Amino acid sequence: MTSLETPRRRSLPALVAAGLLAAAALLVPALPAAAHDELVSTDPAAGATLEALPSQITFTYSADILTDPGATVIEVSDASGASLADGAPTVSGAEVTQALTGAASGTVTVKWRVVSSDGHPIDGDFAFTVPAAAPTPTATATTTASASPSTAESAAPSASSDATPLPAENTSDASPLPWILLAVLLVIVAGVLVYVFASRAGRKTAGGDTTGR
Ligand SMILES: [Cu+2]
Repeated sequence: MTSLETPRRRSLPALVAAGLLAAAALLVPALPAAAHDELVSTDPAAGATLEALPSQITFTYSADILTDPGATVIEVSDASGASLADGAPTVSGAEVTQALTGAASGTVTVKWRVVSSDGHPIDGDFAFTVPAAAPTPTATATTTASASPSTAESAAPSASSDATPLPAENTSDASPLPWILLAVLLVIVAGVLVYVFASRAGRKTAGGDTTGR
């Protein structure tokens, strides 16, 4: 009996290993296909502090993005939420340009959405800072602070949004992780299935031997 059992025990880990390799071979080529284009850089850069509001924002992506109507949406707003965008964005290859207008002070928030060359929409946001418009804040600050407490309240949200400038690459960087986790999970499931089938086959053979069929 021991001489019969030994080859079966040896072949089981080999089967599991073969199953894992097969699963990995199937999954690995599928991973790069899941990657979208990503935002490579912006001008002004995320988190930059500028002398004044620039005349435009330029976004550079890792590949040519789609130019279908409505595919590219850029929103630029100041701390009060007023739009600073001047007209529609312009798409040229991998570069998107959004003209700006108006006067802004404090944090300028930029939200973008484009359609990647693989047909998937990608989006993100970032912020940069322009200096406050008023050059003499001390004289007005003391008078308005006692007169209207609403000024102090409205200043609080802009301070908190200053503290959290989101990195622009956030969304595109996060996308491969679920795929890697899925790949690992599938490999584990494949291994368990191979093990179950192999041990079932082993039991059937052993059962067949004892019943004499
Ligand atoms: Cu994609």
